[in-house]
Amino acid sequence: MARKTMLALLALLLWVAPALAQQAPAAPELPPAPPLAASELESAKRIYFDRCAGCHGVLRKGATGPQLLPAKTRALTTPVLKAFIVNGTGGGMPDWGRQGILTDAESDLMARYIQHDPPVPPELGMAEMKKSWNVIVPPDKRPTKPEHNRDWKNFFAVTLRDAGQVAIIDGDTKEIVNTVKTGFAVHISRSSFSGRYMYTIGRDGRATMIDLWMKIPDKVAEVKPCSDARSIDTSKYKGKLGDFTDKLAVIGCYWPPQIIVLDGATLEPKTVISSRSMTYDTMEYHPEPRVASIVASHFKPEWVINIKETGLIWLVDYSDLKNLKMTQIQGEKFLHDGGWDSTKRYFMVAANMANKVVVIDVEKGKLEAIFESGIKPHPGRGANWIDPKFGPVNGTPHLGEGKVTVYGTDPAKHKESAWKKVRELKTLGGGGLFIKTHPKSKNVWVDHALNGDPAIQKQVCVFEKANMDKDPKCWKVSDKGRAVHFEFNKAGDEVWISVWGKKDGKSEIVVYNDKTLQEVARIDDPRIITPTGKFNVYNTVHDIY
Ligand code: DHE
Repeated sequence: MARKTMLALLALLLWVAPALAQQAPAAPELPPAPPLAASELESAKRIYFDRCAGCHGVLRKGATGPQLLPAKTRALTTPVLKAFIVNGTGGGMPDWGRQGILTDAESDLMARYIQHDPPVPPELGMAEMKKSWNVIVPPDKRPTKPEHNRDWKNFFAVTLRDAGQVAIIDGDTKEIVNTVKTGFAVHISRSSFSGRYMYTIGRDGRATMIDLWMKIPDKVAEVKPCSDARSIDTSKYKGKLGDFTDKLAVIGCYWPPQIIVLDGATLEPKTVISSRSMTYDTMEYHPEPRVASIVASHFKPEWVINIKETGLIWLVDYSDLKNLKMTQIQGEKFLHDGGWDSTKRYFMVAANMANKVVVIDVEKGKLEAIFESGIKPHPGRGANWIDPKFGPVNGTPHLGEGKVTVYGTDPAKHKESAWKKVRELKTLGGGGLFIKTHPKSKNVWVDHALNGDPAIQKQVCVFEKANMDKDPKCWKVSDKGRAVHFEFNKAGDEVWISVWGKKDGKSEIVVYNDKTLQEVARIDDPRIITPTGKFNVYNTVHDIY
């Protein structure tokens, strides 16, 4: 064999070897995706959007829930996936089948659907947004002063989740002043800085603006700039840099991943900012960084905008939209919900899958701290109070374990406890969603709304601020459903709790005296369908929690 042949063999080897190396080890062959009839696709897409996308992401890359891409789901097989869907998981996935929310056939459909490639929903640009924009009552046709004698600053906007409505309830008389048709399953409502307007955002991305001065408060404008959304807020700065009272609103979308700045009086979309970028840690491009919580600073014309998948916190200066300035802070993945400390200098947000809380100093515009909290912290907007030993503190319940973590929030006067766990309060179990207090209250209220045990879901617990070592008082709020979310009235002496029943069953709102813990009222009107979040005008304007 001549030298020529040797060279030819060597060349062949050099050419083939890398290809062989790339192939090894051979990936196990995946089973094909199970059958899915064309007629089943639309309902699978709708169920996925309603029940699954929030945690697993539209592109199924995972966030609060794990990724559900076909390489993984096909290996798990239909019966195993179906069992997860029916029974839930210890990690916090709801038991959709056992709760009766999905039928056996629907659970089977979803188990098959998630083994197929995720469909990518369409983008939404300014032209499409404008098509959905509707000013029902133009600003010059609106009242110049309240047309009723009610104390509108003590109104509550209550999400009637499965009715696609928000109820406006008079906090003094507990009367339902109106139920307003909104987007589907409104996630949150936020007040304009004057308090006159209430802005709501539907899970379907429809924003609705309600004028509380109208004889019968009703919607005056709406727009749908996203197909999936969770957050909305307003401009709350009035000072040397201008008066932005009721001037702007901002919406954070889950899909398309973007932020929309709108005119505060009409909801006309003004600017769209994509949230797509690199992740803060590995600097990899993420195609679906969803916009989670948004809060408005009282000290600067600025919004704090939390981008879930990239782990970045954006401080967006809204004073000059043409020359938009933004500070981008590297935080932690996956950012979710959060709120201010009592001074409103610090914003604290849960990076729930990292079991951490991220603290931003908005005065300095930088990261203040990141600390471990517990398994899946879920503060809502959190709760601020003065601890007799540790000074100003904030607390968060957890989805993954039955405790409230209490941590210091005052680095100036209580440095030793700032951004450190100072107490752990034992609750009845995991699935804690919300916590609330009020500066005038002696108590801290917590729920267990997502606990797997129906007996625990219905209970709330109250801890005494002055005596945190004492066991809390816990009780069942109602037989009709889960006890979820708290809101104080304007005076800070009553606490409202939603009882979230089934869509076609009974729900109610129960109101307690915060001092005596005695029931004051039960709003069990048939119009109260699946109530969840409640937002008192005065407390929402001033971020009191
Ligand atoms: Fe929420 C707040 C996202 C499930 C009721 N929820 C928030 C915020 C986000 C969020 C990003 C913060 C908004 C802000 O402050 O700007 N929520 C999500 C999800 O992605 C998740 C896990 C799954 C989903 O598909 O939506 C989810 N949330 C729920 C529920 O199941 C609840 C109980 C009922 C519902 O509407 O589906 C629910 N979320 C709420 C409420 C708030 C909230 C009531 C506001 C609390 C507050 O006091 O500010």
